[in-house]
Parts: sequence; structure tokens; C-alpha cells
Amino acid sequence: FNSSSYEERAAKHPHPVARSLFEIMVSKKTNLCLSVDLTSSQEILALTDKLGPYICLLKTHVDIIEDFDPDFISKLSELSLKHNFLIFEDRKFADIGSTVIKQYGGGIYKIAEWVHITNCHVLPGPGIVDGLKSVTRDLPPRALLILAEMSSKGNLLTDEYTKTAVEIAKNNTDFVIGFIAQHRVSEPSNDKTTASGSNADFIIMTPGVSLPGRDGDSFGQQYTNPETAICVNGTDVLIVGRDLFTNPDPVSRAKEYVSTGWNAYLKRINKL
Ligand code: UP6
Repeated sequence: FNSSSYEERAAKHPHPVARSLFEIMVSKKTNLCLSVDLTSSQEILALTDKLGPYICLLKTHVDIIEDFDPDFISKLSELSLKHNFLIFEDRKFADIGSTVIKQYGGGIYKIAEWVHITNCHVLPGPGIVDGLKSVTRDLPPRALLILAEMSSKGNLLTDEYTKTAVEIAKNNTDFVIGFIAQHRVSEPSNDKTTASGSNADFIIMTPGVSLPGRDGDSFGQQYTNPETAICVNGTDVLIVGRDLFTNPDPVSRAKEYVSTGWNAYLKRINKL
């Protein structure tokens, strides 16, 4: 697996969003992403302010918010500066290029304007990536993750699908910085003679992560523990939702994820 440190990867990475994510991870010593799947904007802001010091990334599902208004965006953006984390809207775009252009750049949410990272399925083919990329042309640096694998039981993302997703990512390294996946689906290659982008250092982010005790839910979610995710499966960022936001003491729980996740990372890079 990728045994380079986040520092080394930050120093070499050509994409500014990947660089800032690695730099945040190093300076805060955390690889935790909070998936703040709450439906009230007040609750989201309050929990984000509490857990902000422990996370490198905040993952949102902005379309589940019941009382969404543009003021929420400015408050969330202020929190991202105050606590130094990036924002990832888990929009899972899945339509043709010309439609995702409007979904990403327009509507009520105007996701591209305030979100550093978003994600998409590549089910429609590479045109979805071209469409999304075209929205970011005049914006500050923006990045995309491709869904290469899913955590849910019976999902249809076959090995062949995952391979194609990796190929699409390699052809778009000016925008795609990594994958939502359960494993390290692509390693940087040492072979300098291969096609452009094949040396890309993709960031793996894994949802369906929980400390022992949570086995799944009644709708097919499956969980891996943080150590396995990092040391065995080679992930870089742990995405945790319900085990944090339904916890009566989310700060203590977040600290457990931070220390477990960071120690597992140090073990992987042979620094522990
Ligand atoms: N998510 C998954 N699995 C995937 C992709 N995304 O669970 O393969 C997202 C869900 C949710 C979060 O949409 O926001 O990650 C997981 O939440 P949980 O920790 O509460 O299960």
C-alpha cells in the first residue's frame, strides 16, 4: 500500500485541493471526515462547531436539510475557516453531462460555489466528469471524487466497473483527486512510460466505517472498523456518520476516531 506520509504526498501532489487536504490532515493530525447527515441547519452548524477541531473534512447531504437557506452556506463556510477543514458535498451526481452542469452549478444550492469537493458515479460514462469539470472553470480550485466501490450490501459496482472508474479518473487528474471506495483501488505507478495521469496519487475515502459495536443497519449498510480500513484496505480518510452524530458525547467519540485513525495511519507508514 501507499506507505508515503501525508506530508510527502502533500509536497508532491499536483492538485491544490488534494494538497490542502493533506496539509490539514498533517497539521491537525486527523484523517476523520464527519458525515453530518442531520436535517436541521442549526443542528448541523452546532455539531460542526463542536467537532470542527477533530476533522479534516466535513461531508454534507445538502438536499436533506429541511430549512435550507443561503445564510447556512456562509455560516458553514465560516466554520470551515475557523476550524480549518474542507467541505465535501456527497451529491453522487449520476446524470448526463449537460444535466449535471445545472445540478452542480445552479439550482438553490449552487454547490460548486462553496464546496471544495464533490463526487459522482461514472455510470453515464466520462461525459459526466467533463460536464462537472466545465462548471469549475472560473471558480477557486474544486475537486471530484469518483465512486469506485460502495459500502452497501448487494451493490452493483462490480470489479470491472471499478476498473473503468479508475481509468476515467486517470484521464482527468486535473479534477479527480480520488475515490469513494472500500479499498485502495489504484496505486501510483513507478512506470514513467505509461499514459499520462497513471502516476496519480489518488486519495481513498471510505464510508461505512465504525468503531466496533455497529454492524450495519436494516437497509444494507455494512461497516468496517477504522484499523482495517486504513491498515488492511489502504484508505486515507475515514467517513463516519451516525456513530458520531447520534452519540450522546460526540466529542469523546470523535477523539476516539482521531486517535484510532491516526495510529493506524502511522502503523501503515511504519512510523509506529
Ligand atoms: N455513503 C455510504 N456508502 C457509500 C457511499 N456513501 O454510506 O458507499 C454515505 C452515506 C452516508 C454516509 O450517504 O452519508 O456515507 C455513511 O453514514 P453512516 O456512517 O451513518 O452509515
